[in-house]
Amino acid sequence: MGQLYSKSIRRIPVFGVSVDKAIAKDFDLKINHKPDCLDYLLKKTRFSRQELKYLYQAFKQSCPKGFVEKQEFFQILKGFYCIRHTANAEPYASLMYDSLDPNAKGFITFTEFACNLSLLMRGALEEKLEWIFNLYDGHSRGYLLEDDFVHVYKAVLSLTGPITMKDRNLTIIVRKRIKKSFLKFDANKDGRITRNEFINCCLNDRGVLHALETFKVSW
Ligand SMILES: [Ca+2]
Repeated sequence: MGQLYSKSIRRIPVFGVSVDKAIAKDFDLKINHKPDCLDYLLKKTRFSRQELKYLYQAFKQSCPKGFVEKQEFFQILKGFYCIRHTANAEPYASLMYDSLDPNAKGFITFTEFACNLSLLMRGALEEKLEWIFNLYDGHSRGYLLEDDFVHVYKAVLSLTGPITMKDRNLTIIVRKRIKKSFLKFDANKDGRITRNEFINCCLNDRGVLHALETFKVSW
């Protein structure tokens, strides 16, 4: 089913027509692999009609098929993050991709992209924190273990420069670094961080709130 779906998407005719016409055409078509109609996206996101059109234009230029597969997503984020060519964006891109495609269907649609971006840019603080929790909770367990923190920390570290992800010493160093943070989040000290523990701790952490504000501005 997924394969058929993907094949049908590949037939979207985009080239050879103006962007405006492509947008209007794509939004107007009532086929399930086309983007949802603008009115639907206006209800689902906090973007204006004009913003959605610009966003779709940018999305379609990067992803002319109308959806993003994992490897393409890696390439896009690689271009975005790899200021140093020694950095490795793939672990972080993988985290981001999995949070955008939680059912692992193999691609991200424009609607999913727009809804997530809308939430991160204009969502309530608790909504953003929920999103971040889900990013950490790659196994969808509903709670976080120390390993989840280590995994995310190493992925972020890999964006900043050359590290050897298989290096056992690195894992030991990372574990030492995140130990204090993990204990701070784990209010009842049972070795697990629940969604509520995570959100409550973030809401009382100036550093986290500042980082979220920076993220909002940077987008
Ligand atoms: Ca706990």
